[in-house]
Amino acid sequence: DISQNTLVLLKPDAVQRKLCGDIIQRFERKGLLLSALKLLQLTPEMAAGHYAEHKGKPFYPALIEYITSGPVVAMVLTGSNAVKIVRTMMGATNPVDALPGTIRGDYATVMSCNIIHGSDSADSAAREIAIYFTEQEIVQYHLEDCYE
Ligand code: YYY
Ligand code: MG
Repeated sequence: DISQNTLVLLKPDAVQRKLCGDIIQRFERKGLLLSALKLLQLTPEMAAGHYAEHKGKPFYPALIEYITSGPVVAMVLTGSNAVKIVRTMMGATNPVDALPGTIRGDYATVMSCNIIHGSDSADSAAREIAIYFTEQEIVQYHLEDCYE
């Protein structure tokens, strides 16, 4: 299959709880490639752009408050079916429904602090990646033969 990029955010509670290394390791072990990585604190404008599809919903104000409350780790992960693989590894949006073994299933209990964001389609990924990274910051590379 053709290689895809997807945007992952480790939300403020993942940073506060020191889970970033663990979560990044899951994606590395799965076989996805890191193509970009940074820590930053979202401005309200960035948060509104990221969550534009949810504007006007009851949970929106709390969502913006939460996602801007502290630093997040943003990354681009690359691989064939990367969008779907990340969504599967994240687990259901509501951690109550997220199966054990998924990231939300293992680390979260409430929807308002559900640890991680992953793009839900290739189109969303392209839109979201542009919020966080310039083209120069996304490094496309291939593995040396001995590491494939
Ligand atoms: O893509 P995903 O994060 O799994 O869920 P979305 O439906 O896009 O919602 C984004 C974000 O909003 C979700 O991760 C938690 C929060 N949220 C909420 O607090 N309450 C809801 N009823 C729905 C979503
Ligand atoms: Mg979503």
